[in-house]
Amino acid sequence: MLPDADAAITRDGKALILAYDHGIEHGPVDFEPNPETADPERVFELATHDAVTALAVGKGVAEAYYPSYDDDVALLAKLNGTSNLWMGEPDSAVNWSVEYAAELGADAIGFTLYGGSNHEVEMAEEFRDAQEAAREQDMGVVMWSYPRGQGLKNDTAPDTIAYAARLGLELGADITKVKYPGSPEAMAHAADMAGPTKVVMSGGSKTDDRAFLETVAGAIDGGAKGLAVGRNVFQRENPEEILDALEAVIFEEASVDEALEH
Ligand code: FBP
Repeated sequence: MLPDADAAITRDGKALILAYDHGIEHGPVDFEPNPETADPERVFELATHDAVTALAVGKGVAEAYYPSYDDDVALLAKLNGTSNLWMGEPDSAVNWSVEYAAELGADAIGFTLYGGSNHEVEMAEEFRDAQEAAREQDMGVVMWSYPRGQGLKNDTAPDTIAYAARLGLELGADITKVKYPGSPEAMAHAADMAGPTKVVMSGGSKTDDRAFLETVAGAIDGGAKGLAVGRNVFQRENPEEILDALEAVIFEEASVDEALEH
């Protein structure tokens, strides 16, 4: 990692990345709980909320919508992604180049690595190319570090998440996004293993407000530097409300009770 390479997508050294690559990764089913979020315009609007430090989207969505938002939203170009229709060993197609992302005005790149997959070697080599190209463009690098594949029994076990966090440091990410390993202590271990690379928690499937905020607060207590979240924001009826609460917990050190009173 390079000090400050992520400055354009962080605030006070912390990140709240709004992830919106679900149209690729999961398909339209993820928009059903809040159908207006099938329209990227709605989510770009949401990303103008003060709490959001970057919006992660794929190429086509960036091409179509980012030109109207480049003053108000930091763009995290999610370079690779594969649909849920793919049934093979975990892998992810690289859908756009770093150079093209820079032309569209991206501030950082995002890249999924499935450590443990039979495709890990090729994915790591693709990450190398993207990471070095990002350095040439002065763009930050965010790794979605998701160990998975036929050899892996539990992809959120504390040791596995610590390994995922370490891969981000070893391969040159500035921020590494990992699944929640189940406790603040396990998150602390992962954050320790990542050294200066910032670890952020991945949102996961939608839970109720208090449970979600308590998990986020626990992750922050454990040393996570924020959150990269999709469904737990955009699947809610009032996504702005949960962004207010997340802003309080992540950036203002509010307790969950205080955040819920906002
Ligand atoms: P969520 O907060 O909705 O879990 O989104 C985080 C994310 O990493 C997205 O960027 C991505 O689309 C999705 O999760 C992938 O989830 P998975 O591969 O675990 O199904």
